[in-house]
Amino acid sequence: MDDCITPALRALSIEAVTKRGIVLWSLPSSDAFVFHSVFTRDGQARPLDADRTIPLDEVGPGHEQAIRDWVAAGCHDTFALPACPALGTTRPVYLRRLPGHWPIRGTAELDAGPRLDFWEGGFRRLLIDRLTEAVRSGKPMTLGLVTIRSFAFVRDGAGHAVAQAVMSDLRERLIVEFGGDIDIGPFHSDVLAFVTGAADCESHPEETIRQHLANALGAPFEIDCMSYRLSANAGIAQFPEDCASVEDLLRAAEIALDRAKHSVPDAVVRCRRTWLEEAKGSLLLAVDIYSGMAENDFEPFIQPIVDLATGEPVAGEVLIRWHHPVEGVLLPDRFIPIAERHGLITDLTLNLLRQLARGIREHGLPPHRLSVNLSATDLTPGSMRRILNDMDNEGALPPELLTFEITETAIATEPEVARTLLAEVRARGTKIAIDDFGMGYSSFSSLAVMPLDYLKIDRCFVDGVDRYDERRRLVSAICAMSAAFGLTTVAEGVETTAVAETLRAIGTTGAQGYLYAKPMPIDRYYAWLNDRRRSA
Ligand code: G
Ligand code: G
Ligand code: MN
Repeated sequence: MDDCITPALRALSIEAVTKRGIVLWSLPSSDAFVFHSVFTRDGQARPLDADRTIPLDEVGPGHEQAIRDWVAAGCHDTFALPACPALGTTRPVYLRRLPGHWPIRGTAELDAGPRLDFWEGGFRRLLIDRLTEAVRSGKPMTLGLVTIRSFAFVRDGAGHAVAQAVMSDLRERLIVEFGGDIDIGPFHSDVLAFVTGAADCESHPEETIRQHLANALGAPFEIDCMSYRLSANAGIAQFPEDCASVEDLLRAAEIALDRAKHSVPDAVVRCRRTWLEEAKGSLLLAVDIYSGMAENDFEPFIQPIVDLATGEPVAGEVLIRWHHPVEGVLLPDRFIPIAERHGLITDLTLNLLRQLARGIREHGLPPHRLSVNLSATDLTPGSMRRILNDMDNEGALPPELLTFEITETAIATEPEVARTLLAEVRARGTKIAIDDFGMGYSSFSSLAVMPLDYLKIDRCFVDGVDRYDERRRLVSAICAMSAAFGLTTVAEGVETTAVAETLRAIGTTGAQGYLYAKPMPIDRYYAWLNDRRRSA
């Protein structure tokens, strides 16, 4: 996807995330902005306005001085540019200098500056130079990032000097392991970066590197009369196979390192081609979540929950849908994890509750409770305070109209905090249900002490409950246990009458699933309720 950007152009780039995608600009002189291309959602780089040059004084009042100041200060890593019609941005954007490129001042000027010590950032520049050179000459290579798993443990217990000595030792061991074919040095305080030729490990570089790493860590690190046995992880990316530019290689290796850290000790992960695109895609979605909330693009759908004994609807579950301006309707699985990762989930919960209140004002009060899904983050003191405060506002939903569905995992992290918060929620008249019961870290002790009303039995146990004896026994046991704690149960994902009949015989209280209805917009949900009432 770098194809339509020449290396020279790329070397001048500044990127910014905007509503249209990730835009590349450059500032070839301190007098003009050039608009180059935009990485659109389909991952393609497209020229934008044919490299339109915009003189700085046309960018807008106030902007010109801001940009000149930024340039004069040597272009810090990021720079917030206010919304600017000439550049096609309707909101402030953050410009980001691509690491390793100093287009404005020129390298000569930089080299004249103070030389940084190797362990204090100097190596990063050497690394970038080495990578840039290899990319320019088209020479295959592997970029790797290595971290010690218990680095923080050593640093906190023995101090920075010892931790740095460990990194320094590891560096020397790896130079030996690689037989000298390696440039290696500090990248972050706990990460070493290396560049090595790709020739001898082309097909499975991760296996070769894993072996070198295991050898290097085979002996303990002896520092200040202490002996440390340590393990490490590495993330790698290959040029030209995995990525075509310095910036992409660095990002790819970081992504791979992050995955490796969440894997087993000594794991080495190589970046897959799709990961960079995915990372870019989720960043764009995260940015879009903000504007989506402002533009009311999130809509609450409702799916009925019926009483298994009578077949009557007794509640509804609110399931969020996103009318994305480009991608169409998105389901929560696509964006809830992203909203969680970017700290946007409580904003989204508040937005959903407000949309729901608005829908209900428009269409009238529902005949029964509606349950709203909360994320683990919503169940922390700060977030729950925001949610409860919002519910005190004029026009908010009455708390006794709601149930909150939370997962076992959300409770398990800090059970005591969760218990206090749930008790407060419940005292206001809102009910509490455990969602996806049986799929998280189930703690039976929490069932006894948490203020709860019902459990929702996960779809994977419900599906086939009429055909598989072990599922039937499992669901029976969950229902019996719930009853013992005074809780009722709702089965999720009921698709056939045979399943519903089995559940009824077992003693499950309620059911939800396509057998009754799919999630629907509020007006259709009310119409569905009316139709049933009329035909009854
Ligand atoms: O409809 P379905 O694809 O709608 O929902 C998938 C998952 O997304 C479910 O597990 C549900 O709990 C979750 N989910 C749906 N809506 C919301 C919401 O508003 N907030 C949170 N946190 N999760 C939701
Ligand atoms: O929050 P929770 O995981 O309970 O969300 C319910 C999820 O299950 C939503 O994604 C909803 O669209 C989906 N769903 C609801 N009923 C059925 C069903 O009968 N079958 C299947 N496969 N999915 C269902
Ligand atoms: Mn749910």
